[in-house]
Amino acid sequence: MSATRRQFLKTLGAAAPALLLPKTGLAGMGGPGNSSTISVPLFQQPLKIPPVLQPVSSTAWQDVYELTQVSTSVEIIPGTQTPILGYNGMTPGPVLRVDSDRQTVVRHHNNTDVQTTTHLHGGHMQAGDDGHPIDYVNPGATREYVYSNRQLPATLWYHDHPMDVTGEHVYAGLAGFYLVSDDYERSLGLPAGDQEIAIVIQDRTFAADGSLVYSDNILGELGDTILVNGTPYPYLEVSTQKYRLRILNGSNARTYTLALSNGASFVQIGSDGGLLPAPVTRSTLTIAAAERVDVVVDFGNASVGQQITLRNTAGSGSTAEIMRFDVATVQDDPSVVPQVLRPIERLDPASAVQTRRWVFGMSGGPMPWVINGSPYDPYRIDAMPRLGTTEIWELSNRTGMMHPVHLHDVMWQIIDVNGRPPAAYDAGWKDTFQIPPMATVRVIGRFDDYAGDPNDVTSAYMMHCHILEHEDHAMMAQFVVVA
Ligand SMILES: [Cu+2]
Repeated sequence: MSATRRQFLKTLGAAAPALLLPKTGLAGMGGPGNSSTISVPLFQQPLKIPPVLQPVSSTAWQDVYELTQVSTSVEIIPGTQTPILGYNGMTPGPVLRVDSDRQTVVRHHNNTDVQTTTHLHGGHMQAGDDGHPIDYVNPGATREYVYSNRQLPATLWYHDHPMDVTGEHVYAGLAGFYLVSDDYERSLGLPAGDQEIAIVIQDRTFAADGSLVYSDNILGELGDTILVNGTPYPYLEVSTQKYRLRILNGSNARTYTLALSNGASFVQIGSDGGLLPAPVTRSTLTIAAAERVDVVVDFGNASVGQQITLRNTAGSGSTAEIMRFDVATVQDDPSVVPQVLRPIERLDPASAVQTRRWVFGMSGGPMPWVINGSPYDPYRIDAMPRLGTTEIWELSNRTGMMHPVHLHDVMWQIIDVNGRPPAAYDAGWKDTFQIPPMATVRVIGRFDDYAGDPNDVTSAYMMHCHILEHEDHAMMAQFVVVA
C-alpha cells in the first residue's frame, strides 16, 4: 500500500460519517447480497423523468451549466426518508442535453462533506477534465469541467469517481445522464419528445428506516430492490406509439438480462458510443454495469389497458422485476426506425501501431483485484499511447467472473471475443466491454485530439473494471496520451 493510499484512507475515515451509509456485516467478505428490511410494492409509483438542466449562460459556441453536489434526504420508499448524495439534491441528477461539437462547461460545487471528482462516462475531453480519481474537488470547493463534445451523439452519464470510494458515492446517488445529439440524429425521425426516455436501472438495499445499506462487498455490491430513475419498480403510462428507451445500467455490480413480459422484441439502435449502422432486433438484452443500450419498443399493437413489464430474466424474486408500461392512450405514431442509422468507420487492425495486453486477475493482497498483476497506483502511468495513433488492446480475464471493462477517453470497436467477431449489436462504438470469465476481448481504438503530460498524473485517463467495488479494490490502471 502506498503512503498516498494510506493517507487517503485516513482522510476518508475522518469524513465517512457524513455519508450516513451504515456498514453492515463483514465489509468486503463477499457473502450473499444484503437483504432489505423493508418491502417495496411493485408498480405503485410513476417513473420519474429527471429534469433537463438549463444553462446558466450561453454563447454562440458554449453553454455553461452549474451543478451542486449535496448531502440530503429524499423519499424513495413511500413514507421514509433516504439520505443520499445527489447532484442538485436528486438522484439520478438532472439531465444535460448537449450537441456534438458545442462546448459544455459544467461548474460543480461540492457542498458535501466528502471529496469528489466527476467523470463523464463516454466523454471525449481534454486530458485533465476527465475526473482523475485524486484530482479532488474538496468540500466547499468549486471546479469547472470543460467538455468539447467533439464526438458522436451518444448516451453518456456523469458520476463520481474518487479514489477507493467510487462505489459508495455512486450508490449514495451521484450519477446522472448526459445526452449528446446532433442535427443528423434528429433528422432520422426516431421517437422523440415524450417518446424518448432515458432510464437508469440500479439495485439498492434499504434498511427499515429507508436508509441505504452499503457493505463494500469486494465481489461487487448487489442490492435486492430495483430502482429506475431513482424510484423502485415504477410504472410509465404510454400511448400506442414507438418509444426510444436509452437504457443505462447504473448499478454498482449487477448485470441484467432485460426482456418484455409480452414477448415483444427490442429494436436496438445504439450502444455505448452512439447509433449502430442499422437496427438490430433482439428478444433479450444483457447489459453489464455502465453499459448503455439504445432501443425502440413499439407499443403500436398493444391495446389500452394492457400492462407490459420490463423484466430481468437474470434475476429472481425482487430482482426479476424492473418496471411496467401501462398502455393508456391511442395515438398516431409519426416516428420511424430507418434501416440506415449512422454508418460507422471501421478501424483497420492493420493500422494499429501497437498491441497492448491487459490481464484482469486477482492477488492475495488487501487490494485483491489487479490488472497485469498490480493494484492501481495513482502515481504510476501504465501506458503512454501516442496521440493520433491506433492501438489494439487485448483485455484478458483470468478470473471466474465477468468483468465489464471501461476505457476512458475515446470510443473503441470490438475486433473479436475469443477470436470470434462480435454480434451486430456489439459491433458499434463502445467504451465498456463484457469480458467473460477466462476470455480475451480484443478492441481497437484511436487516440485522437487530446494529449496529456506524463509528469502530471491528473492528465491520465483511466481504464478499469466497472464493477465499482472491483475498481475501488484496485482493478484500475491509467494511461497518458503523449504528443
Ligand atoms: Cu471486475
